[in-house]
Amino acid sequence: MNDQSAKRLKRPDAIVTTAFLDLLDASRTYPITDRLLSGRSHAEQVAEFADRGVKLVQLREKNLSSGEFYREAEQAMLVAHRNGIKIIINDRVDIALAVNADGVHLGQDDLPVEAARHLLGADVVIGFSTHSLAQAREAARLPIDYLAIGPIFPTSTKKSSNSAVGLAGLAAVRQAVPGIPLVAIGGIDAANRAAVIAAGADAVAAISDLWPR
Ligand code: TZP
Ligand code: MG
Repeated sequence: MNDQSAKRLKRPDAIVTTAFLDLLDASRTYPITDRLLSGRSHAEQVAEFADRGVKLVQLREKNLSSGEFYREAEQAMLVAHRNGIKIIINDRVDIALAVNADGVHLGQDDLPVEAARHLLGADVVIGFSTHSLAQAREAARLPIDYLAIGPIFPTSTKKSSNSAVGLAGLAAVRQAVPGIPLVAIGGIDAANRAAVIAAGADAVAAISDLWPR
């Protein structure tokens, strides 16, 4: 790596702020789309969330081709703009750039956060998934706008080997990374939501609980 690229990849200062929380509605709900669970296109889901007063939506797509997801994301962006909603794209920095989304949400195996920050610039929201206290501590050093921790409770929505962090685990993460907006995810519903907030989450991300079962 030459000096120039080393400089460009260096963590920009003052990226981490609590500004992310201002993008959320008062209920601090962060809905994530799922075409299969909802039976709706991404754009239709954004329209539905707009009716519920949501201000920020993540588009999550694990099945469509790049071209199909790009076209769906374009449509969702139109609905979002009409309704004053910000859009975060899960996994796909290329699609976020192509549709001029407001941010990306990256996982442990996605494009590294520093590389995404380099491509997207300082003003775009970057969220990052963690599944343990150790990963959360590591993530606190990255140029991210929020940190997600989960699954808090067992969930069948995402198949993974990560075990549930639990409320005590969430509280430990909150204590370890006090300066970063913390989004809890995984198995959260109306019944356990208050406990999740009480354990230290700033916001609650959900998929299945958004739709009737
Ligand atoms: N990451 C950790 S758990 C999860 C993701 C995407 C799934 C959350 O879905 P649900 O239905 O709200 O448990
Ligand atoms: Mg991912």
